Amino acid sequence: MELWYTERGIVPGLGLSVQVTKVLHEEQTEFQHLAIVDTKIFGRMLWLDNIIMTSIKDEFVYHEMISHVALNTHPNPKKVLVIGGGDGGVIREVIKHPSVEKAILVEIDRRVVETSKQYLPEIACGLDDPRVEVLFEDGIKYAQEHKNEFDIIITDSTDPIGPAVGLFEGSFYKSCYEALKEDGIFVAQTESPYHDAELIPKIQKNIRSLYPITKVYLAHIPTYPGGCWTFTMGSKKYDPEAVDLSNKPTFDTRYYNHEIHKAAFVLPNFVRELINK
Ligand code: AAT
Repeated sequence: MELWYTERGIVPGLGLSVQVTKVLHEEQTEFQHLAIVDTKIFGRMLWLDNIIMTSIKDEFVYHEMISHVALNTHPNPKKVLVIGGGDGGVIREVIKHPSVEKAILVEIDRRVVETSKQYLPEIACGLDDPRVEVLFEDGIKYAQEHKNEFDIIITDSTDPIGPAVGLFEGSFYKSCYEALKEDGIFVAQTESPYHDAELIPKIQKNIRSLYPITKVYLAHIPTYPGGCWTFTMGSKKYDPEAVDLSNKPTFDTRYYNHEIHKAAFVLPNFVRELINK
């Protein structure tokens, strides 16, 4: 008997199926349904509320692209806040930057961190680094309570349902703006340009109303619906397309490089139209 998991519902009318070879863990946490499964083509995966969060095969694309573009745009990022991202993938990339002195992860669901450490050590491996502090609380509240503190804020959130709804709202973006220092950079995962044509322009308007430099960039992620994914950046001072990358590190990245850093901002016409709506 073959076992298939299908992500469905987040994009009405679309299903994304993978063959599961083993269910390693399943539970209902305080916040969501959590599953860790081995799959035939994407390796081990983390699912939350029946939606794909990450897979061993393609996680590098998302985690590198949400982290290094902002960290290499800022001349000296020391203090970084990651909201969501309990699997640890963003933290793993952030602490590759030697300038980073402190990285704070604010994840609402303790079980995401605990199960990722147990079943996804390749992704969670940075979480025990001495520069990293892991807090279990709502990122919306945390952002509200901090002012003028961070060089970079990265929102690695679930889709805008359940506890993540507020992470896509204007009041949260304003809190992040205020939590950043005067030359800080904000970046968030902002869903699919094919399937979220209403959400992306709204996010764009919110970010543009706050930051002098607002940009969208793309990466391709086979396990997310549509395969093409947007990230939205708001920057108080530094332009990610104008930055001189010649002295910036690329580490052992598998997707990110200096050419991709610049090329990711080149948008197809339909995405340009979307963000200028
Ligand atoms: N690294 C890719 C994985 C994720 S998971 C996003 C995390 O955000 C989840 O662990 C979830 O518990 C956490 N989260 C949701 N809401 C909040 C909140 N209000 N405060 C703090 N953490 C929160 C991203 C996958 C993207 C999927 C795209 N389809």
